[in-house]
Amino acid sequence: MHELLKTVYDDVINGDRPAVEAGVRAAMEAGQPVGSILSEALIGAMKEVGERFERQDFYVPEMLVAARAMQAGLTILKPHLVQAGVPAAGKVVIGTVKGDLHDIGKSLVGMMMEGAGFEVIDLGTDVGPEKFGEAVRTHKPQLVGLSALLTTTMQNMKATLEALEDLGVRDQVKVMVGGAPVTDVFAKEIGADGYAPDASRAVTLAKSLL
Ligand code: B1M
Repeated sequence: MHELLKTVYDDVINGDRPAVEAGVRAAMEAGQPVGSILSEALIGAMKEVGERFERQDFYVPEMLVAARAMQAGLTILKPHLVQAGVPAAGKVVIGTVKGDLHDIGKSLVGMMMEGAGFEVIDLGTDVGPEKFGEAVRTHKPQLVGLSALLTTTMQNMKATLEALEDLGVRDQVKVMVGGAPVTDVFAKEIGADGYAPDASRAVTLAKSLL
């Protein structure tokens, strides 16, 4: 990994938000590709944070400050990930399901989809099934994207699909799912239209579903 990316990687792990912001800017100015800053430095560091949490070297507060530092870096990268002026490829309502506060992966998927020309309506985190249903009625998207990071909350993806059925809007949208514990098999089991393991494949999937 390039030295500048390694610095950002370490600063995310240490939760040093100002240093991450400065480091991302320095890496961009030095001509490091935006994709490498994102995948090697920012996403790579969050992976390490998760591993440390599993080993109990890190606890929730460390995980939280690291996430905030990463988000600050993402905010700087966003305009470069999202190319302006691309005609809307379709409309997507996206959110993290009920009970789940994990934000970063879902936001990244939203950003990449914006970059690919989708109009993205981000409902945020802890989004209940009914709220997804209402958003489909209000915004009339072609796609709904559900994100879950916890094995406990991924069950709420099924509840969301059921709510869309109950509200009579399920056949108006394609539903795609993703997040660390989610698999292709699970997506099929709950009757989703597709699963993507990461943000760039989420864009490919979204295009293929339309
Ligand atoms: Co949480 N957490 N967390 N956490 N956290 C995990 C998920 C965990 C795996 C950590 C671990 O044990 N190793 C574990 C879950 C275990 C399990 O369920 N099996 C866990 C836990 C246990 C918890 C708490 C319960 C901890 C506690 O309180 N005791 C708690 C739950 C709170 C809640 O949600 N109700 C909790 C809290 C938190 C923080 C608030 C501290 C913080 C989140 C801050 C925030 O998001 N604003 C946090 C963090 C940061 C993590 C880890 C370290 C990193 C998550 C992340 O941002 N990754 C995480 C460990 C890990 O995942 N390795 C962990 C980076 C991000 C880019 O990746 O989100 O996977 P990811 O998104 C990817 C893909 O999954 C995919 O594309 C993205 C980009 O490539 N993707 C989609 C995601 N959504 C998609 C949707 C799609 C398609 C693709 O289509 C629509």
